[in-house]
Amino acid sequence: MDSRDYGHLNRRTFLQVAGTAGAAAGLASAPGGRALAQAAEKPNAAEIIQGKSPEMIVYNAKLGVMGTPLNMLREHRFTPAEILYNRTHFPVDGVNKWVATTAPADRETVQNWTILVSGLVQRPKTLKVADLEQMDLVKRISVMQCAGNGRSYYWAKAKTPGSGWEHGGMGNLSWEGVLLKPLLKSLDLSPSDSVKFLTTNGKDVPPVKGGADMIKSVHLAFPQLDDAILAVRMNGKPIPTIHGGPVRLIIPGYYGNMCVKWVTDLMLMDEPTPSAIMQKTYRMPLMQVEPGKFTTQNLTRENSDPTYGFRIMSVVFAPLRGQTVKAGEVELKGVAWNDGVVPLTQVRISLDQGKSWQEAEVDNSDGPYAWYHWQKSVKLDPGDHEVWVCATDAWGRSQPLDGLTTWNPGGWSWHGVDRVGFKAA
Ligand SMILES: Nc1nc2c(c(=O)[nH]1)N[C@H]1C(S)=C(S)[C@@H](COP(=O)(O)O)O[C@H]1N2
Ligand SMILES: [Mo]
Repeated sequence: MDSRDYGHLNRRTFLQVAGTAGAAAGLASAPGGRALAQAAEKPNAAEIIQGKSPEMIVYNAKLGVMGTPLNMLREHRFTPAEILYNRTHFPVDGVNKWVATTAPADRETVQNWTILVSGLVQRPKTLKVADLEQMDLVKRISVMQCAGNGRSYYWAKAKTPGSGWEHGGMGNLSWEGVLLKPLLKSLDLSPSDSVKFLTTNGKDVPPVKGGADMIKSVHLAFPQLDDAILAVRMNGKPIPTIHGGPVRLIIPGYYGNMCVKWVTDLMLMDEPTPSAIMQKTYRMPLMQVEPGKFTTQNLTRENSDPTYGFRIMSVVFAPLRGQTVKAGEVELKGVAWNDGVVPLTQVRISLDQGKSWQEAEVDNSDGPYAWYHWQKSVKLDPGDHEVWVCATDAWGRSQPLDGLTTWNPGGWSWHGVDRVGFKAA
């Protein structure tokens, strides 16, 4: 297999290996036995967030960060709440414990939930979620994806902080809510001419007083903002609490960190928030940078962009990495997506490490921001194989053959050509 294949152990494989080693050597006396025992005692996802599948890959039990195994992700057109990845920035116990469930908010919570709309406006207003629910709801089908999705593949070059996501930090969701821009207009806020940014805050709070809050700003001129909604429903039901219920900002085609959950404040501003989460983390340098020489501390507003729209991407769903399939006719399958501004035009696959490419069939997607499913039937001899997949859109944007060229100290926005090694027998 190509040494550049980015596959590596997932948590379950690790636990199996750890379990075997521990049992054979006797956990306490085994070298590294303590670490292995701790790994084996990690709570499963269902114990951390009520209603999650215990099969989820847990990256951080305290923060409830978990990803979806690809074999489960590929089973659904819309990713169900039980297996949708989760990312929260603060511990899901203590003050924020109320978020740790897939159940929707109860009636009382919904009745009492208000959003303050303020900033550089003459007339700040208060919105009630209960009123939003009665307004005209529009549907937006969009990929939800952490900007850290695929981060672990960068680690082939150099380790970065953050969870070691493979491709399970994403899902395809149907959201319903009230269109943001017309809503803001209808409130008659009388905003200042200098307003350029929308700053959104959620109800979750840092566990230590004065800690960096999860507060985000987005420039209102980006095309996806015309499709942004204050969402109250996910996959046809009230939004599960852990995923932002009762009300969440959904900017379709935008990385998850811009889609603030549990919205309490919308502020119309002339500048983005100075919060660290906006100015230091979740930013991509605009040039190629060397590990060690360039760190997140070197990121400035001038030399980097916030992680806003998705970079064009494709993923192989079948075969799975390391799987053995029957030789002969093999159906290669997967998904592709971009930031939704222009359509995807082509998905190509290669079975010879990029020397030659074949066009895959691409299905119509459920709208500009949703996954496009692709497939390609190929004849394969017994032996080791590797499939590469690469998507292109109408602006000619495509994926780097070597995703490591966009290595960055935050490990953000991986969008390299997916390379999946498997066996035919
Ligand atoms: N209020 C709030 N909103 C948030 C976050 C958070 O910690 N607090 N995390 C963000 C990040 S980084 C991501 S990737 C998505 C994750 O959404 P999900 O957990 O519903 O999949 O929520 C975003 N919105
Ligand atoms: Mo994220």
